[in-house]
Amino acid sequence: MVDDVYRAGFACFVGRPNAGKSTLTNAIIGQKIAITSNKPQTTRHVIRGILHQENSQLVLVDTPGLHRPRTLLGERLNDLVREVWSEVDVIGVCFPADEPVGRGDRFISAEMAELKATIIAVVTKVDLVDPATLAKHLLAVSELYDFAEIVPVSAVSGHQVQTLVDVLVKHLPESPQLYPDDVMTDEPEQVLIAELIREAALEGVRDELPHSIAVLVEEMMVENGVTKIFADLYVERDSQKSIVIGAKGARLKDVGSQARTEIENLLGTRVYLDLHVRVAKEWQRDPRQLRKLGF
Ligand SMILES: Nc1nc2c(ncn2[C@@H]2O[C@H](COP(=O)(O)OP(=O)(O)OP(=O)(O)O)[C@@H](O)[C@H]2O)c(=O)[nH]1
Ligand SMILES: [Mg+2]
Repeated sequence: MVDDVYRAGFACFVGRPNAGKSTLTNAIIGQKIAITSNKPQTTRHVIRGILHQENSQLVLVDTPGLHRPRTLLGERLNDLVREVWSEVDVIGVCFPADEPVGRGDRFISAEMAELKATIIAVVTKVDLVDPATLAKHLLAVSELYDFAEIVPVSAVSGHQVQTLVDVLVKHLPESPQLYPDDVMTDEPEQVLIAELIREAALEGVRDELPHSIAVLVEEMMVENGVTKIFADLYVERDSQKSIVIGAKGARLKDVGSQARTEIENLLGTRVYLDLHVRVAKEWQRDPRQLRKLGF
């Protein structure tokens, strides 16, 4: 039977860091609204993407990976995630198919019991495993919690992405449209831009450095059709500053030009990017600096 009621509401993806939540969010929305990387704890904001279909509007909330916090920033991010849980209609708990179900997954699943939302399981990155491994994984996931549904997907190949959308929408309430037709995200432009710069800066850095990088857009103006952007890239120590800048500034230059291309795609204008590296000592543990950086 065709479901001819209009449904609109909120769904969120949760899961441990690196599970593929943001990549899946972008695949569903059809535009890059969340940055992604192979480093755990990439997402630091709650990002809303809106998918408009004929009979539905799905507001998809991408959240930071839930983890054992080691800094004040980590605690803030976990709090944010739990806040979102109480506000959404459907929660998709993400389990990467290429990693065994672990303690973090059990911990997150156990926390779902108290919530009013419909809880589904999403097995991500299925392109990385063979059918036998996937079958075993699906079984392990099904034993974790009484999920309303279990959907295997690949954001990279697109396999089952529409099926997942249909499942999420099915569990949304009947409701009038929540956002105007042409809105893809409610993230402010300056935040999206700062994130694209951070994504470029994450490329090729290792160990603790990815966590130490933060970006703030200080000023933006349009002059003769060129968007001029002045942004600060923060790290926590002088030694990190030299790494980010690189020999004769080569690394920073690469980061700048990669970010500029992405920002030009986003804005559809030419972009001039002025990027400064600054040290904010131990900002991840400092309430004042966290506030300044938007946390
Ligand atoms: N092969 C494959 N790789 C994927 C897929 N989805 C995500 N990845 C990769 O997995 C890594 C993590 O993806 P993200 O989307 O940043 O993961 P996340 O869950 O948002 O991570 P946090 O924001 O740190 O919690 C990236 O290197 C992605 O390219 C997929 O369907 N297939
Ligand atoms: Mg993410």
